[in-house]
Amino acid sequence: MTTLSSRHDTAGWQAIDRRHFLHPFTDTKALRETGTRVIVRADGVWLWDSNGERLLDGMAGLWCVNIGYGRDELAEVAAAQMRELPYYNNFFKTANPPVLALSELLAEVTPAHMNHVMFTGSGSESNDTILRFVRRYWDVRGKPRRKTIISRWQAYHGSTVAGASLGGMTAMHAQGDLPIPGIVHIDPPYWYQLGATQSPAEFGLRAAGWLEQKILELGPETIAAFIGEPIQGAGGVIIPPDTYWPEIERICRKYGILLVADEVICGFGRTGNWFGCETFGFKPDLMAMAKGMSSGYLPIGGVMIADEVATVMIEGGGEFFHGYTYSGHPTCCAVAERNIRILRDERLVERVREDTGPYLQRRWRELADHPLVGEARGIGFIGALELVKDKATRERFAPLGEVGTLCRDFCFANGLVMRAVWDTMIISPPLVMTHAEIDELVSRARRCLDLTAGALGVN
Ligand code: PXG
Repeated sequence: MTTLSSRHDTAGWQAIDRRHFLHPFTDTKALRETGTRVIVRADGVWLWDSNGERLLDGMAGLWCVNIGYGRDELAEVAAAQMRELPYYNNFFKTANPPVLALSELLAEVTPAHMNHVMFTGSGSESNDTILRFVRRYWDVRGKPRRKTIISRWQAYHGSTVAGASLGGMTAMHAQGDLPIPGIVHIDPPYWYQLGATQSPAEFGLRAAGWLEQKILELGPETIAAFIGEPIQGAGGVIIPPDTYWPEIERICRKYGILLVADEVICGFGRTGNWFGCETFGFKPDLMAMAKGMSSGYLPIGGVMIADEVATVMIEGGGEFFHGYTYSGHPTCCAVAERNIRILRDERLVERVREDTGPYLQRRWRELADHPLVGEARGIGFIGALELVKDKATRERFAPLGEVGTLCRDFCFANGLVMRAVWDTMIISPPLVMTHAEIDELVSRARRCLDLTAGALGVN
């Protein structure tokens, strides 16, 4: 079987890219100058571009290729399912074996109080579904005034209208009059940036208190839900202090507000447990899932729903007018089901929790001695480095984001995919990464920090 990759050389692909392709989140004019990098192949934790250069993928694609690249089982299961039943919908009293097998398996691997799932095609669609679901839930409960959803600045919940509104990215809000009504934001539990004068534990309680303040300001009877990523990923790997989530949960329960965990990044093992809410010790009412659910091999997402909440909707809600053509797509479900079984049977989550996660975190923290690094933090297989001008005062370089981009470009040119969020460097590698590959990741990261420092004249 031949693939498309041999059809053109790099220049040929780049020419097509310039003529026809609008990339996501990209300044097209600027990209035309540099030309795109064409990724043609991947295996394990490695990527190859069309010039044959090899890159260590410190981001697992886009936080998603949890089981690593090149797993034949997923290709085989997709091919077999496509031959048998590539597609059929689940709307009109029909279902298919993969969607049912996946539903059952998700009920097993998610927290015990969550046993019902609605399927989507992505994380954004999961959060759109959640917005509609929680408002409908309060209607069914006879409390239609409970409409507002509280989220956080620097949250990322997707790129659709509801996803971008729930997210707290001001640059996204500025393009297209977002957020839509009924969505408000509080500050994130970003200790390094906002909590310098307090201990992390004290700061965690203060940051959770911002939720209670917002609830009281708006009136508890108007609040439908609070939504948060256990760790804010795209916002810069903001890891809350341990005191934060239990206090958030207490506040939600006190005011009867639904607690939504966006597990699109943290889910399926990234923090060393199946879900981030388990790492931080809270029980969500709804959970958004995507990414690691299929390790990115095919697009699929879902919303996991707690029993009490599902019962209200099932017993009292009648038909919920919501769903997508691809909700419960048989081929995507078959691949997700096999992916989750691989995660479980190969004990990859336990490996991250007990072995490779602690090893990565130990090695990653060594980078804190670098002159540019103000903080090296992480949990499991997620990590961040704060690049600063002055470690003692935590002063950033000006303009914000320039040093991060410089470092990111050095990484990309030197065989390492590491992302920059402003001046925070972040990693989220495939969960299959070995000790030797972790060593390679950390040594490449250090080399690129050195190159960045050299370019800035810092030593
Ligand atoms: N929730 C979270 C927590 C995410 O990280 C989404 C929802 C939306 O998922 P979809 O599948 O609709 O993209 C995400 C996605 C980045 C980056 O630059 C992160 C995401 C997407 C694109 C870029 O780090 N996360």
